[in-house]
Parts: sequence; structure tokens; C-alpha cells
Amino acid sequence: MYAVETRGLIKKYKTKAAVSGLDLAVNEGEIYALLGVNGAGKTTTIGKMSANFKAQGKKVIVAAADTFRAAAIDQLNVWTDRAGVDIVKHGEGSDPAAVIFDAISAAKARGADIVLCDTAGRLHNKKNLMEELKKIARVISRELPEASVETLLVLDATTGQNAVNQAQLFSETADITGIVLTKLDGTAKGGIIIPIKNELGLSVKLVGVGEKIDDLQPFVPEDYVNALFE
Ligand SMILES: Nc1nc2c(ncn2[C@@H]2O[C@H](COP(=O)(O)OP(=O)(O)OP(=O)(O)O)[C@@H](O)[C@H]2O)c(=O)[nH]1
Ligand SMILES: [Mg+2]
Repeated sequence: MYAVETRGLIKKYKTKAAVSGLDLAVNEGEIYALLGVNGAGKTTTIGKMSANFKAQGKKVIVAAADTFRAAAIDQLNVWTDRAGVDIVKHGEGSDPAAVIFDAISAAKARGADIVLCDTAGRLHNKKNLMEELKKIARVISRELPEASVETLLVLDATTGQNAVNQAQLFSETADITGIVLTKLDGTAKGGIIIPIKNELGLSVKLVGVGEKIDDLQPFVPEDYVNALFE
């Protein structure tokens, strides 16, 4: 299975991220927004990324911008406690863009290196969600104009063809910079990433290989292809 093949490579990911870490205090931050449909694995991936960055000595702030359900904020809080990083949260139903604004302000004030933004996977309707994601992107580019922004689309490897539709839909709204392919620890091979690369030019950057905090790995195409034909 892919998980076994690449287990040792998480170190590579850590090293790479360590050199690209930027200092928000000088307005050159590094910010990650995770998007995707509900259940894809956004919150879990943020928990894993937080722990990874923290282990590199980075100061991380997580923005609880999925305000659609109170439980989403609580779930994220469990992860940030586990990872030992700061969280900025407002109440259920509050404006997600305002949460991100506050998280960026906190990051500047506290000299954080990295801001990770959780977002909602669903709202009352799709149009609302897309409008909200656009607003979030506007806040990020206004407040951190010099920052390197990674907008990662989280896709569940077990989704099949519908993942292409999801990638299409989210690309129409956001400047997606890469994909996190989750649940690759199961039987799913996630072959859908091939048409997504061909049709939309989006590459996988990270893979989720379980529900635990260290179950996040860099995407290594060679290992992926080998696992496809096992
Ligand atoms: N096996 C496995 N399960 C995963 C992985 N990533 C996430 N999950 C599980 O998938 C479920 C949904 O994950 P969440 O992180 O809550 O997904 P989300 O995208 O935040 O969902 P919403 O908040 O509803 O939009 C949880 O039960 C996670 O434990 C993975 O890489 N492997
Ligand atoms: Mg979530």
C-alpha cells in the first residue's frame, strides 16, 4: 500500500517546508487555506499539518473558519490542542472571513510563521459556499499581499469520478495551488488524480494515509505509480 511505501519520506516534506517557512512579522507569510467538500478531510489534514510545522519549530496559528457548525470548531480545537498550536475561533455562524482576518492579525502580532485556515465543506447552498471562499481569498490577499499562499483542495481518494467535478467547481472559485489526496490508506488508489492533472493542471502535494496525527506524507509520483500496479 502507498502508506507503507513512503512512510520514511515525511522527513523530506518536513525539510522542504522548513526552508520555505516565511516570517509573517515582515509581511512575507506563509498561509494555507484548505478547501473541499464535507468529509474530505480538511480539518484532519490541518491537524496533521499543524503538528508537522510545530515539529519543525514553526509558530503556527490555525483559523477556525468553518463556522457553519459548532462541532466543526470543537473538532478543530481537539486537533490544535493535540498539536500544541494556537487557534483563533469565533462562535458558530460567525463570518469566516472575519475569523481569518483575526487569525492573520494574531499571526502578525505574535510573530507566527504559518497560518492554516480550515473552511466549511458545505453551507446552505453551493453558491453561498463559493461566495464565502472568494471573500476569504480577498481577505488573505488584502492582509498578506506579499505572502506565499497555498490554496489546497482536499479530495477523498475513495470519491471516484465525482472528484473531477469537485476539482472543476472549486477551481472556478479559487486559485487552487495543489491537491491533498486523503484516505489513501484504504483500498482506493485515487486514480482520479490523473484526469485532474490532465484536465485542470492540478498536482497532488500531500497525501493522507490514516486518521492519526503523523499520517500525512509528501506525494511521490514514483511511489504512487508503483502502488497503482501492485
Ligand atoms: N482513513 C483515513 N481517514 C481520514 C483521512 N483523512 C481524514 N479522514 C477521516 O475522514 C473523516 C472526515 O474528516 P474531516 O477532517 O472531518 O473532514 P472535513 O473535510 O473537515 O469535513 P467537514 O468539516 O464536514 O467539511 C474523519 O473521520 C477523518 O478521521 C485519511 O487520510 N485516512
Ligand atoms: Mg472540517
